Amino acid sequence: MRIDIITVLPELLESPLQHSIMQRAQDKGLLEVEVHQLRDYSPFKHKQVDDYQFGGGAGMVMMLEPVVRCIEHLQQQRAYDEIIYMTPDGDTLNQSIANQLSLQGNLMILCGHYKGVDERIREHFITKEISIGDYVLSGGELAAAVLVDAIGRLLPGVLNDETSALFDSFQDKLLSPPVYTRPAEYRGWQVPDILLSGQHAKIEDWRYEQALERTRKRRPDLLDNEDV
Ligand code: 6GU
Repeated sequence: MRIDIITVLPELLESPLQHSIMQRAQDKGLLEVEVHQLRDYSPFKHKQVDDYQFGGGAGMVMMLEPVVRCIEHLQQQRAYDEIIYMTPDGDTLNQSIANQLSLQGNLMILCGHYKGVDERIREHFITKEISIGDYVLSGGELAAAVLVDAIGRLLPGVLNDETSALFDSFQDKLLSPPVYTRPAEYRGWQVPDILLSGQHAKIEDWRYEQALERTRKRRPDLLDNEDV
């Protein structure tokens, strides 16, 4: 998968995508991420990318021209399956959206800044608008990093144990069960006996029950009626 990200703050995206699983995905050639500085596409003096809004009001708006030039420059090199705008008024990201996007080949992500982008960009270029939750961030960069991580780890071959994404919380609409590692006892705090029993079928039953119980308590909204 190829992901091109357009931003006025490329630095904010570098570190999150250069470690751990995201770095491994790129090293293995399964994910290619390129970050583009919007200012480089500004036709204006001082590389200006924002301006006052028509009609007045506080806050700057991302101008049309630099964004159009950048998007069209990228489109000349490849066809994009989606052009995504990161914005607090977009669809809230969830596992289902991440799953769908992980099946695509080429994605472009535009990070919103200031009061947002001139509405005509949204009308004429953007195919999907995504938020990462009901709170306001200073810009779309951290949200874009979250989106790329959620997608990147789903690409086949990225995770060491290929099946492990299948058992993530939310993948089957259940939260994950509790997990333990050594030591089996610490300050009298015991690991549940069943996990030390070596009885794999019983362990899987126990994990399922725990996942169900945890989901009932914490996120009953995730459970379909048939499962409860
Ligand atoms: Cl995508 N952008 C901003 N600025 N704030 C957000 C967001 C995005 N998602 C949640 N809050």
